Amino acid sequence: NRAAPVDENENKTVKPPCKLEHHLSAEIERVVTEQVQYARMGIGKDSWQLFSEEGEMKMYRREEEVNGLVIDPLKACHYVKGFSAHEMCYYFFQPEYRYEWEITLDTNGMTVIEKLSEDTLIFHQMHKRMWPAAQRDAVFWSHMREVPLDKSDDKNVLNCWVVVNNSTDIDSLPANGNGKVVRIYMTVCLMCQTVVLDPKKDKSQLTRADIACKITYCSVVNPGGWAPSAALRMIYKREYPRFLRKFTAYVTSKTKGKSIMF
Ligand code: H13
Repeated sequence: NRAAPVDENENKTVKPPCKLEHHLSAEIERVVTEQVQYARMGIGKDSWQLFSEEGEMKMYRREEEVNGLVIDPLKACHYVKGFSAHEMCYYFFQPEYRYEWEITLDTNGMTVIEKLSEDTLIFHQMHKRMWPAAQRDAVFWSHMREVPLDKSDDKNVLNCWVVVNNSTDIDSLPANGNGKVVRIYMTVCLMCQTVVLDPKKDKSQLTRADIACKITYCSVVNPGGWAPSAALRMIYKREYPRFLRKFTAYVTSKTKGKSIMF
């Protein structure tokens, strides 16, 4: 008897369809894996300090400084009924909606510098000046994907999506190029889980009344140049709750009456 024909792809770890690689692929894999792990840990037993609470929205920080510069890590948790994890991530990732919700952007402040793939973009953003800090700009890659469910997820979680934004350098836009605008460095992870409220229903029967989105938003900002610690903490305390409150209200209004994008 002759042996069955050998499938030469059989034992390869990456199964088709394979994603096209680009110069940031390896970094993105590493940062996304790390950020998802970190978001999944939740508030845990670490010493997070609750600094803002509005209904289901809770924001925590850890006060940290490096050479007198505030770099407080932030973790925010929220829970909103009526839209999916994919929808929340979609509106956060897609540039065409950015001006409709991002209130820290300067007029015409957002540029897509490069599209590396359908799920990965490089942005330049010019942010509004916030007194007493100098104006800030940022260059970052932004990547969106669905994340496989994990043993630690609740059994009513249907799926999980993430967007990670991470500062990067590009030659054509050097940091602090004009001496006035300071380059800010940020790592942001928006992880969302679709929660099914009625476990008896089949996925195809679910309406917006049957789903909720469990949101974890983590961020670490290095302000890039000196700014008074108390002023920066005041800005964060005001701007993060404003962002998450406004953005979730935006996703609610954008998705109302539309079929659910799972
Ligand atoms: O995450 C938010 N916005 C993203 C889409 O615009 C961009 C953000 C990012 C910016 C820069 C580098 C990497 C990622 O993810 C919402 C951000 C809310 C921020 C509130 C506080 C920031 C205040 C900064 C002021 C410094 C003086």
